[in-house]
Amino acid sequence: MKLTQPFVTEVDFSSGVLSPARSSYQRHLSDMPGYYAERDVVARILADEGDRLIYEVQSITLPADEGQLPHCTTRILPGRIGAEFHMTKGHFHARREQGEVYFGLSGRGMLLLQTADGATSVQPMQAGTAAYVPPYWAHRTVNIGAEDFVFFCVWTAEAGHDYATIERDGFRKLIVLRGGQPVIIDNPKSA
Ligand code: S6P
Ligand code: ZN
Repeated sequence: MKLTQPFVTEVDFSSGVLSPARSSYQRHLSDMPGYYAERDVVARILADEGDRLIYEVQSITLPADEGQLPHCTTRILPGRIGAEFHMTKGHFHARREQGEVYFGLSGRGMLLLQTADGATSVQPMQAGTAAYVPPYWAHRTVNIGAEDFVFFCVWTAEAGHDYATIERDGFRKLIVLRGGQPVIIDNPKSA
């Protein structure tokens, strides 16, 4: 067994920036055009405005050994693609029985969850919210506010990620702006 040494990381709650700097990646609109319901709006934004940063993740990478607890921040920028709020891709864990914990650091968001059987749940998140992603639930986060929505995540190294299922099927619910408010609607493509 190779022993991992204890360490700390400073987290900036408003930006999600980690110190010392850790690995990070960004997701732009061009990385996820098929995830949004209004494909014509995606194409128009990409043509007229150019690519748009949707979210970024700063993560503490650990050995992929059982028992390790990778953790990260996610910052979703405010904005919409048509009526639909900026969001993460969303995924199941490859090992479906592995859960996760999110903790809200700043801004306002929604955690959208769904099982393989099609059960759905939407949980509000803001600074100070500890949100539990139980085993077997796919999860996506959505920024419903005017500021960055930033949260902290802790999951298990053995969980792995399955993006393909959500990329193919989407979520059964969408979070959109209607009458000036974020509302949860049925995804017409899942009907
Ligand atoms: C990992 C955890 C988060 C997400 C991140 C980005 O299990 O759920 O760190 O990776 O919020 O979302 P996504 O769906 O693009 O991985
Ligand atoms: Zn996850």
